[in-house]
Amino acid sequence: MSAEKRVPLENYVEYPAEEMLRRVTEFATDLKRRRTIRDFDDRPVDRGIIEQAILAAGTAPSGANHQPWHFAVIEDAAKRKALREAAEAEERAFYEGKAGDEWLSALEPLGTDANKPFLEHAPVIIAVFAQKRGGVTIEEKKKNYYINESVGIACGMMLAALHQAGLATLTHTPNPMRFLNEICDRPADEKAYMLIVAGYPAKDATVPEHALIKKSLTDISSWV
Ligand code: IYR
Repeated sequence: MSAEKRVPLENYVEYPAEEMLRRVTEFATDLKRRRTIRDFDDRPVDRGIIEQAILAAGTAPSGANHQPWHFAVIEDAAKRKALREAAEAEERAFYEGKAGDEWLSALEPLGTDANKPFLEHAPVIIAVFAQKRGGVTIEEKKKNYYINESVGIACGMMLAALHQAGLATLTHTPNPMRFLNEICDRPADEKAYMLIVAGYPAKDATVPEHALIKKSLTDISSWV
């Protein structure tokens, strides 16, 4: 085992308290504009923007700093078609009964159904994989820890980064997602965790009113 080696903290910036409040309020206000959309324009997005969003996600904290994630950007038209077909087949089973009544009625205000045209036509599809084994370098195959927590944080940071860039997003979790390993050529010890769809909203894009309801500060927090 290599011994612990420490270096000085660099790049930390302390702001005066009022400036902190201004910055965090601005950030919260801007994040509040984020909407999940399902109607994407087919205009392409520069690869550099997506690469920076991936780098942002890759700064997430992770168990033992093993960074147990892989981001596969699915570009190929045939792969996109296969993805849509596999996901829609699973969604049809879900909407036709597998979900159960309680789940289906929770989804009613969103108006979702088994059709997922965006999987084929949105400009950016990122399949996020969680790695069971890895390490601080790509060669290592040690056990990973807190995989779901780590990859979940990375996905949140990616959504914030894409929003910051000015792109609209959608998180999609077809279940099960085994077919994604084959489409993305990922090994069996990786598990598809989430699809992140990104792009420009279609001109006539709408969002469900239901999605605008946000709980208040007192609803979601307590000081104990
Ligand atoms: N995966 C399905 C169903 C779905 C489930 C939840 I929970 C949502 O918040 C939205 C959709 C679909 O994508 O249609």
